[in-house]
Amino acid sequence: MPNGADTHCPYCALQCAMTLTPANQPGSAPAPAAAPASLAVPVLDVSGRDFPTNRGGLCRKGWTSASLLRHNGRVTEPMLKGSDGVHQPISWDQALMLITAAVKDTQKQYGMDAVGVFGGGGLTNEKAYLLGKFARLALRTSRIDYNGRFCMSSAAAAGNRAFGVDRGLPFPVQDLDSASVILMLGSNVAETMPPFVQHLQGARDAGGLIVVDPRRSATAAFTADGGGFHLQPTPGTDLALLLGISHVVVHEGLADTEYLRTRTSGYDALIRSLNAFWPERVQSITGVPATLIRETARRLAHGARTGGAYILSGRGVEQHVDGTDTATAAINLSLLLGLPGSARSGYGTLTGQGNGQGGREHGQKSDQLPGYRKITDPAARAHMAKVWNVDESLIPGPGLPAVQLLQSLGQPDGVRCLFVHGANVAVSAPDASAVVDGLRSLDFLVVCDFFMSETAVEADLVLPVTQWAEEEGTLTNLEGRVLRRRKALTPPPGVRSELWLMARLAELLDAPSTFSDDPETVFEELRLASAGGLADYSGIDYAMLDRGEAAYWPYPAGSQGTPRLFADGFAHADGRAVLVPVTPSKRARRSFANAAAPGSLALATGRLLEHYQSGTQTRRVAELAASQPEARLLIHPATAAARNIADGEFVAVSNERGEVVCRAELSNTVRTDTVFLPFHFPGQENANRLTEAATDPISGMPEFKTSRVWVRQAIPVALPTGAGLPLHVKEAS
Ligand SMILES: Nc1nc2c(c(=O)[nH]1)N[C@H]1C(S)=C(S)[C@@H](COP(=O)(O)OP(=O)(O)OC[C@H]3O[C@@H](n4cnc5c(=O)[nH]c(N)nc54)[C@H](O)[C@@H]3O)O[C@H]1N2
Ligand SMILES: Nc1nc2c(c(=O)[nH]1)N[C@H]1C(S)=C(S)[C@@H](COP(=O)(O)OP(=O)(O)OC[C@H]3O[C@@H](n4cnc5c(=O)[nH]c(N)nc54)[C@H](O)[C@@H]3O)O[C@H]1N2
Ligand code: SF4
Ligand SMILES: [Mo]
Repeated sequence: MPNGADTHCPYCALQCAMTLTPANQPGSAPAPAAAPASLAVPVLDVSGRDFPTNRGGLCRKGWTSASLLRHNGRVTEPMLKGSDGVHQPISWDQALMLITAAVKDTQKQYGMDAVGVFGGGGLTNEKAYLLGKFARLALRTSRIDYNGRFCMSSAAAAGNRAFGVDRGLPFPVQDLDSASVILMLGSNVAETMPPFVQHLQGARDAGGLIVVDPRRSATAAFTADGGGFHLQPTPGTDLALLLGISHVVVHEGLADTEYLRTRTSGYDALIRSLNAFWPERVQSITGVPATLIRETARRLAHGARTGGAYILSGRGVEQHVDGTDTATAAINLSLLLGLPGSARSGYGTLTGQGNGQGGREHGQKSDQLPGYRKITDPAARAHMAKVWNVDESLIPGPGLPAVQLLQSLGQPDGVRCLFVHGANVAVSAPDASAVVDGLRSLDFLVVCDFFMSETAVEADLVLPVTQWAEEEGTLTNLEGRVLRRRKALTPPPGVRSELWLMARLAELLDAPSTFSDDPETVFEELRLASAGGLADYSGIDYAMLDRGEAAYWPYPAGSQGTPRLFADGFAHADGRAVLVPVTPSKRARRSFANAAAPGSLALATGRLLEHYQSGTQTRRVAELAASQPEARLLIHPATAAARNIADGEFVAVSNERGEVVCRAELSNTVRTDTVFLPFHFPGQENANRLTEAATDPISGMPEFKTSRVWVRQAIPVALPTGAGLPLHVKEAS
């Protein structure tokens, strides 16, 4: 890598382009004068690179990402937990032997499905594809799912039923630049994808940026001065809000009737379903003034007719027990206005993880085979049996979605031996304390990671794997664009790639079919596997990606790829989009309006700019940890005063599942009935001690965004000395 490697950020789905150069080379930034003791000297410098998603910009996480490559907390040898609970290094040969024995013993005693796999949306396409194949053919289990179930599954389910296909943004991100109106539903890009904000600038300056968030997030604050506005609904009421906006569109004659007639089906049933959601009624459900509900509808319709209008959704509206229906309501609104597939307007969901898009296409989902094929579809099974050169009967059927998979750990007929690749479920899964109990009840837990994550700590065996800049591969960003991740650094000795691991284990387990450990060879197989599927990559190869060609799927061999979907039709057989009538379910209503809980508050959870997900990585970056060392509960001053809580004081946040202890931050950015916690911190600061493992009935997505909690003052008996350290508290008297 003499002149640096052109690659992309290890974190989110914006996949900002960056160049990695050896540190302290001529032209590179100087090393920090006093490198923190916990860090090795950075070996690579990061610079932003021009690319449509980021235009040279990076956020703080991107800038500091290379400091983890040689962090001294890195796991560099396989680590086996002894009977004393302490992990000790062992050789790779021993590790492979132990795993093989554990898999064989477990399956002999309890059946094939007693071995499970939990994957991640950060894995490259190659790793995600091979993991699905490894589970089905080497482990012969149906029990594979991944953390994308926590992230994208409701938006994906809604997209599939409305459009017949799920690609987060069905258009390139720069299309947003010229929009005059953008409705942002529960997405806080100003913190979760900072360089993305430049694509909102045009709409914001035109007075057309509208943000829906119960909290005055950084993105909501960005609407100010531009003439746009912030809608602040009661958490969990977005579905009603969207029905209200749709009601206005229909009743004020703002709908695009020609588009509805020629490009959609289901109009009559949809109209009937909207009848009961007139703006004043919706105001009483959501707290959003009827005038603003009408204004939102009118601005969107005006934008659709003139400068271009977009509706974008994020986790705030999707991570609910009615997330699929809420995303569907957003799609219905966009269809009423004629946005999807039109030249200057559209609808999209903002995919979250680095490979959140590609990771949901190639087979680590319990119901899925590569190319976004259904595992129950006989034609899909026959196709994959041919590519893998196995008998179709060898491919297991559908398994269990993530939450149910985790609930089955250690249970009779459940999973007893689990492989985790790229997820930290001990922190990030709903009802995390129950998940940790599940992990502890396993006969054998194998975790692949670069660090001792909270999940790795629970493992019998931790396997050290290569980090992003130490391996080749591809990712698919939030636009459905396939990108090359490049190797810039030799991994530390002792560290192995996950492709290598799967290939060796497949051999030891006598798997049928071949398992290559070479990324490009695996990608060539993925091309064949995806050919003819919805997410068809067959026309894409490493050479064209290395030349910087823009490759948007579907990209069948011989085509030019598809930057914009839906221009000529939707992916259903009749080419039409389906309007699916949806209304708030009793179950969802219960989750946000629990009237039988006096004194309780709605807990919303989400993200801070500085930390990524469960924080395994960013809590180890000195600069980021210094800036956000601990969880803080955002609470409205009036709500705090009623509980005698002062700014910076410790509070206990509790419900029937558990308790979080952290400092309070008084802020009028949250509603008086709502508190907000980030989920990046472990132990007593872990927000997921409070979330419920209730899931959306269609997508299996958990309810992360609204839980009922009680907040009270707490007095610490020992001060924390660092992020995530256990705090001991006693009750305030
Ligand atoms: N800094 C940072 N960036 C990230 C990540 C990270 O961990 N840290 N993770 C990446 C990933 S995987 C993802 S999925 C994306 C997520 O990106 P976002 O969707 O932007 O992130 P969140 O903070 O989870 O949620 C967005 C907003 O939803 C609001 N919200 C909560 N409840 C409700 C509700 O009931 N209705 C509405 N309308 N809004 C609600 C929250 O207040 C929050 O401001 O970010 C990606 N980028
Ligand atoms: N309360 C609450 N909980 C949430 C959310 C929320 O908004 N609120 N959001 C949910 C969402 S959207 C998501 S996406 C999940 C994410 O939550 P997690 O699945 O826990 O995500 P990460 O923290 O990114 O965990 C990835 C782990 O894998 C490691 N890792 C990174 N890359 C690789 C790799 O290539 N291979 C291997 N083997 N390991 C790797 C990292 O070091 C880290 O330990 O959290 C969910 N949990
Ligand atoms: S916005 Fe996302 S991809 Fe871009 S630098 Fe930040 S974390 Fe990386
Ligand atoms: Mo996510």
